[in-house]
This record gives sequence, structure tokens and C-alpha cells, in this order.
Amino acid sequence: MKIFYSSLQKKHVIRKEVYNGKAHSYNDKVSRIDSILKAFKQAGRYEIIVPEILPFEALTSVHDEDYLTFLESSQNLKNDEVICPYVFPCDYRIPRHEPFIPKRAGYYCFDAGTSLMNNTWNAAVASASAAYGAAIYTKTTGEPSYALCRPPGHHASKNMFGGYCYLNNAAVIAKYLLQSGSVMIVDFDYHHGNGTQSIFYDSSEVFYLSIHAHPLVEYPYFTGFETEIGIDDGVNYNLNVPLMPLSSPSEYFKALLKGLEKAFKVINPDYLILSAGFDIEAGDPIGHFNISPNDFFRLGKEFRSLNKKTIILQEGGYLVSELGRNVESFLAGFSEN
Ligand code: Q9C
Ligand code: ZN
Repeated sequence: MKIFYSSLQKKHVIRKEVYNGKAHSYNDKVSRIDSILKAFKQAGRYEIIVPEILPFEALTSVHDEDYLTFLESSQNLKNDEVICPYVFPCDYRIPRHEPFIPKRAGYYCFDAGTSLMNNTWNAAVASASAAYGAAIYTKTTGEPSYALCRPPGHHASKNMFGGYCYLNNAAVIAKYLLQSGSVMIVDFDYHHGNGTQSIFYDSSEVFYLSIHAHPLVEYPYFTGFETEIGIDDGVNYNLNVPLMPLSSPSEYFKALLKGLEKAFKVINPDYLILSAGFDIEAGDPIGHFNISPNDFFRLGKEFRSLNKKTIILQEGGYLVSELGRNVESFLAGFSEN
């Protein structure tokens, strides 16, 4: 399988995040990339392609220009400066007060666990470019592709970052692929993809299906409930399947297959974009679904059997020691005939 990835994505380095009133080591570590690349190298059947930087219009097809200008301006931060927003305006009727960086970065952010530094923009653009390169490849050849997107994307909305995400990689390529067919996004990250949901919530152009830990007890807490089915033209084009933490792999597969069956009653897409979150893996520091390497192999097979032009995008997955093996198992399952 073809892998899309650029080393620019390693330049975003954040050391700490805050939750439950405590500082923790940042979960979106650079070593996640090394873990995945190492597993690919060991398996010996993956070719890595360095993508070109995507056209700016691909970003503006999803994100507001003022948000992109803001993110880009994080390049002006000093070498050792890290901006972690902790005050949020909430009432967006009040006039905006520039500059946003450093003190008002919360204007464009929805959680206090995600930071900016001077290379965040370049890394996020490189990550989106990996997704875009993969999409071009799959569109032209019909063959599946995988983009090693880090930073991830599914929590980013048109104008907010959070959940380690800045640019919504899945939404960016969905917009691009819509020019040549219909699109379904299936998001199996442990966390609900609030950003992706919000981008397509009022539209039937993309079907969004997410299987995730129940927002009653897990991040992002405010979205991911079954009652969120879309609005306006988007009604019935959004399907959330929340599961309680510690659900077993068999419950997980049952829920996934049921979700897919419901989705295929509404749409028969040309393209399938997978928001592939490996924080459903056994032992993940922030995910609790207990999915084993063998389960990931099966998961890959299930998605392959849908027989769609598929682009696989890396989202979460934070158990660095096992992440590479799990991603490789998934891709191996997907590639098996
Ligand atoms: N109790 C992705 O997987 N909060 N983002 C963690 C743990 C942030 C995860 C708190 C979780 C964001 C792409
Ligand atoms: Zn996640």
C-alpha cells in the first residue's frame, strides 16, 4: 500500500497538556510517527511518498480565512514559546479584539488541552497535504491509500482547533473528492469527531458515521450523542454510534456493522474516507475499547469488503509501543484478498 507522509509533520512538538487540573505529558507525541514508520519498514511492503504541499484553496474549502490567518500567524511565536489557550469568549456576538496570539488564542479554540508553537502551522499543513496526496492517488488509480496524518484532524472545525487537531484532514479531502463522486466518512477514533460532524452537519453532500466512546463520560463531552442526526439538508446524513468505555471487541464490531448497514440505506458512496483512530487499541492511555492487533486485522478486512475507493487517514492512537503494530495489522487486513 502507498503511504503518504512528510517529515515536516515532526516539527510540531508540544510537551504538556492540562486536564483534570493537572499537567500531563502531551499525548500526540512525535514518537507516534516513528512507531508507525518502524512497523512499515519491518513489514517491508509499504512505499512512502512525500506529498506536495496542498493548494491553499483546499484549506479554504473547509476553514474560514480568518482562522487560517490566525493559525499561520503562530509561526511568529518565539522558538520556545507555547500557547495553551485557557480563556474562551463563549459569547461570539462581542466584537473581536486582535491580535489573537498570544492572549486571545482561545477565540479559535474549544479546549485547553491543545497548544500552538511556531511550527504548528507547517506541521498541520504537511499533515493535510499527506491526506490530499493520498486522495489524489486514490482518485487517479482507484487503489487504496494511507496518510500518516499527525497532527490529526477530526476535532478541528471550520474555525476552531482542539483535541490535538488544527486542520480537518478528512473534511479537506472530502471536499476535493466530491468533485468526482459521493463521499462517506467513517470515523472509528475512540473520540467523537466533533469537527467533522460540524463541518457537514447541515449538508447532505457527505455522510458522516462515527463510532466512539459515549460523550456522557468521554471527551469531547458535548457532541457524539445518537440524537445528533444533522439539520436542514443534512438530516439523516449524520450517524453517531456511542458505546460505553470497556465495551468488548465483539460489541464494538456489532455496533460498527449495524452503523454501516444503516448508513448504506442512505448513501452508496464512491469514496470512503476512514478517520482511523487507533486509540481504540488495548492499553491506550486515553482510550478504553481494548481492540487487539488481530481485531485491527479484522477491522481492516471489514472495511475492504465494502469495496469502495478508500483513503485511510491516521487520527488518534497514543500507546506508542503498540501503535505501529496496530496500524500495520489494520492495513494488512485491508490489503488481504
Ligand atoms: N482524559 C484525538 O484522538 N483530552 N484527540 C484527553 C483524557 C483530549 C483526542 C483527556 C483528547 C483528544 C485525535
Ligand atoms: Zn481520539
